[in-house]
Amino acid sequence: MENLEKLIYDLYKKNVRQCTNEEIYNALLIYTKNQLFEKGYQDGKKKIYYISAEFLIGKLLSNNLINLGIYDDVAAFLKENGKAIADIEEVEPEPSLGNGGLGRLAACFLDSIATLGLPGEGIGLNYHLGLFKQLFENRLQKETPNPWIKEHSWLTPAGVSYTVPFRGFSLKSSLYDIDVAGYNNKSIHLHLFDIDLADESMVHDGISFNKKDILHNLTLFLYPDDSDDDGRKLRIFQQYFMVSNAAQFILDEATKKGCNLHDLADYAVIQINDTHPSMVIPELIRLLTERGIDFDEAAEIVSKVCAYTNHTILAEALEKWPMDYLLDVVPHLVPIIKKLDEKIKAKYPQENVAIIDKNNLVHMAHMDIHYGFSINGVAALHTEILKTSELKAFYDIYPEKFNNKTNGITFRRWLMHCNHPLTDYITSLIGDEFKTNATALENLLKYKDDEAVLNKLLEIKTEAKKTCKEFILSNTGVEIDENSIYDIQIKRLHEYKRQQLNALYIISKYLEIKGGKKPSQPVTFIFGAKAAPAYVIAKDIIHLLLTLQDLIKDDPEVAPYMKLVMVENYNVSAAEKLFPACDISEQISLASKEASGTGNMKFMLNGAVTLGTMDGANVEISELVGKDNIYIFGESSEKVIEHYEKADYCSRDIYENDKRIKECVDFIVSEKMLALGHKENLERLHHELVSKDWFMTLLDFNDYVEKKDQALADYADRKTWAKKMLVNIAKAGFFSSDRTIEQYNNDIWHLTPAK
Ligand code: AZC
Repeated sequence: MENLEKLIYDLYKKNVRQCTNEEIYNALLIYTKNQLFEKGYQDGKKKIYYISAEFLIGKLLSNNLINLGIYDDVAAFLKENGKAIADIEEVEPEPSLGNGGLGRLAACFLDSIATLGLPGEGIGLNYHLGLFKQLFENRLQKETPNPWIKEHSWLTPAGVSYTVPFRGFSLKSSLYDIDVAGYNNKSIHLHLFDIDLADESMVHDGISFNKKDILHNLTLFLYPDDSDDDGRKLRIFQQYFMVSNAAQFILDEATKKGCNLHDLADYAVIQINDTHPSMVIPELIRLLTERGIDFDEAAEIVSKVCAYTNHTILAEALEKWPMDYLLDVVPHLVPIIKKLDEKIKAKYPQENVAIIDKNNLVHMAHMDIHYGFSINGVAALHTEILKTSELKAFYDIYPEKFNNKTNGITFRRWLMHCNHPLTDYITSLIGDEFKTNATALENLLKYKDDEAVLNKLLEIKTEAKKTCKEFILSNTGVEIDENSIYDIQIKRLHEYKRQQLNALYIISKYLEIKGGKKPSQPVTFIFGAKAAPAYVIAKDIIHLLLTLQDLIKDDPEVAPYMKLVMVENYNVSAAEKLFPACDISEQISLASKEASGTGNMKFMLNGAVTLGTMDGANVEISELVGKDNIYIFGESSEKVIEHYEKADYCSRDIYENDKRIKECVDFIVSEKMLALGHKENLERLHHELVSKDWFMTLLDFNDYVEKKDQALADYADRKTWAKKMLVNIAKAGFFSSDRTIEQYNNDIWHLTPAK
């Protein structure tokens, strides 16, 4: 650590003890960037380019130190000098480059690509204000800008620039790089393209800004409000800017290595992460034809380079752009897309596989499937549903293109970084192997009846709950009890994820306690979620939770037995505090709707027990841990899909015929709630549940209550519970993103890893 000491002295002419945390952070940033640079980058003839609108990378300092293998040394050095690494970490702003699972998955994948020694790069946009920052005001979500780029940051200007043509004007880009360290291995780059004139000062009143001023707004926000035409067009501007830069960059790199463009597939494979980057297909074709390749061959080359990952079956999330928008923004792509569509229509005349439909909407996913060589879902059940229902028409044409890649998480961040005590304890029991071979966690199983081990796991959990309690106090001002059961639901707010089901359960417990039935063990229900700014019902659900939070807190009859806290501005840093502390992991989406989930894996790895539906990767979790170590409830995905097909689900029937359900739903608009909350929001939500309930909350309510009551009761038998924890940790190895990336590489990318 002499170098670090010297660097700090050179920068500030002070010794470490005299420096502020900010100064130490800045010095460590420079130091770490230098170390990453010196260690070098993965390279090879063929590269994977992972293009994504989101990279939810989280804070980077500690992870980089871990992956460089110097975390312990740096922490010890700071400690010797009277500083705590945890305090230094606090200084780092969290990059705000993602929204949910898809973005966090992309970040985990970069870590694993680098760790496995694969030549690869991430490509995205450098959003200055990122996804909005969530504030709670008046028990409502308020959106504000989330600036994260400071004078010193992980971004390094790469000196690369391209020109991106739009209708009537063009925009110059500048590239910034973030190094992503492999664990005990070289780094790869995350390439983030930006415009030079981004103007943060144009944002006013929360997150409003002139959506037409593309020259200045293009890289301000991730997912700008798309509830009007200008907002939707801005998204097309962003997407095209991202993929045009990516395509130019990829062709440049390949040509420099000797590619003659005809053999592009020997140099590049592109993973299209959801449909946001889909325009890379026509853009690459455009660039190849500009360089003298004829159209049919260009289309063929691109089809050998591009692979598509689907992350959702929610129809509204599969992008379909009106042709008029494309004409307004990227008219030069339109003839290409039309030609691609004609080729398909000539071969497959059926309307449901067309790229351009009869309403002149361009189906981005359809283009990906026809002109990509691989389509993957992100969990076994999800891929099955794609094949047998959502994308069946395509599966019938191209069965060989479809494959499953069950999601994974990087254990460097989601165990080694966020849970040092558990990591150290596991290491003391079974050694280091699990850090590079995650399935070695199964060696823990031999301790499943060892009382000392089980007690130690409980002790580590209680410590994590104390740390989390501190975090919650500072984030929400609410003091929770580390001896209560922590029941946690943290994920984007969406009706299909059914935070409202959890809320109805809490209401039912509230009513029971008011009726004199006291639970034997206090419970803390913890939520964290952002709602898309234009998603009205999701924001109403946040309002319901915040109103319930206060109602319960201020009721002395109820408060000793339960608490509800909603973490403000849930993000990666908050997640790192919450996952280690959880007892019960809420994974309660309507079966068939959650493509995979990855939070479920993070909870499991940190010793929480899942309460969930047979949806997404929950199915695989339940197969791995066995029925004694998970709580499953709810209608099956087959039945749910049948309900949708027959359109025979009627929430009002359930509401009217089930006394308890009616009582809980009506509580939303009870006098007590209306005295605290807003009539408009609560009534709208009540109406939604009774008259629509698209995601069948009421259908699963009774089974949910039964299984959740069971889980809470089982918690009291501490030894049996600890055994469940141990089995969950031991079986989590399958969900390492190293496994996922190995499968992507073996089945799709075919890259040669560095030795
Ligand atoms: C998510 C899916 O909802 C989740 O089930 C999956 O685990 C994750 O992708 C990674 O595959 N989708 C998103 O986050 N989508 C968007 C647009 O945010």
